[in-house]
Amino acid sequence: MRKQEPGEGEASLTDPHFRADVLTGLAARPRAIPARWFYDRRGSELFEAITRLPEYYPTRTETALLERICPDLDVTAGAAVVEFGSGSSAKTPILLRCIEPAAYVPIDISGDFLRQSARDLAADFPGLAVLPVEADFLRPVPLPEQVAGMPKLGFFPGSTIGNMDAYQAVDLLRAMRVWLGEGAKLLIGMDRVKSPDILVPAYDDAQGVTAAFNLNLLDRINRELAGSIPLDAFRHRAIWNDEASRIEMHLEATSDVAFEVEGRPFSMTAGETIHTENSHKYGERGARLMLRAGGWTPVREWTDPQGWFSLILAEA
Ligand code: AVJ
Repeated sequence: MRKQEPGEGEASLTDPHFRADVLTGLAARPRAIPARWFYDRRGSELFEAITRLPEYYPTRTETALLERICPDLDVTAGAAVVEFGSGSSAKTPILLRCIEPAAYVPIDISGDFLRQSARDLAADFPGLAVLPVEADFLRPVPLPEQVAGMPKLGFFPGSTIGNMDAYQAVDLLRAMRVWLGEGAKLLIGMDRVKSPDILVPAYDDAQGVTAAFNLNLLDRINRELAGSIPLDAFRHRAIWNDEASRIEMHLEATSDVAFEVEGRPFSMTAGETIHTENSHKYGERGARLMLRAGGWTPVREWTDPQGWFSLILAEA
């Protein structure tokens, strides 16, 4: 049976995990919905727009860094590059050009977006086996048979790991180690701790693109879970939590508000929030410690001249 694409046909199928996370998250105190649900088609497009914002430094900093250090990555010929959460694959061509792997396995939760970027990539790299896998990379994924005997390079750019709490991040790193196998390498991007004067605008831009990205989650709930949430009763908030070393995104009720989701009633008073994302920022030692806890030995590390973002190469 073929899975229905988002935006295809009249109504999209309700993802039972999305439903459970939203209903549980809205009933919890504090209210919180996992950040991975941002990425429906519209959310993926908005995130793409975020990466081009003047205030959002991570993407352009990491891209320039990858260009610079890619020749230093000595990966065996005939390798398979396995990319986790490759919504856009914007950095991927840089890596593929210098590694020249035999296969590329992009893993992403947003199926149609994934297939579109996989097609574009396959056209640009004619000799390369592009083998997309639609999955939530937090749950175990069997890799395509074709890559079984190949040396593996895991690629986890964008500081996506920053969305996770330390224990979840360690679980994910351990899962990656199991999937990629003994002797595999991992190239991971991690955003560094820096001044809140840089961090906060990166998550609360002047054009309001990040606000639209955050609010799209409510729109998605209304569309996919028969919600009646009034979007104009919420506003985007980005906060630096120094204690936890993270940017937090919230949706704050601007007035008392009552709504339904899947027939269940919810209410919030003005000023209450739904916590929608954590984006952890790492110090040098913390980053390495987390990798080791996840079963990976850091072997090299690179950073941009300002020390804003780091790429770490680790070995299983
Ligand atoms: C895709 C998780 C790396 O945390 O910077 C960007 C997501 N959220 N702006 C990040 C995001 C708001 C992004 N990651």
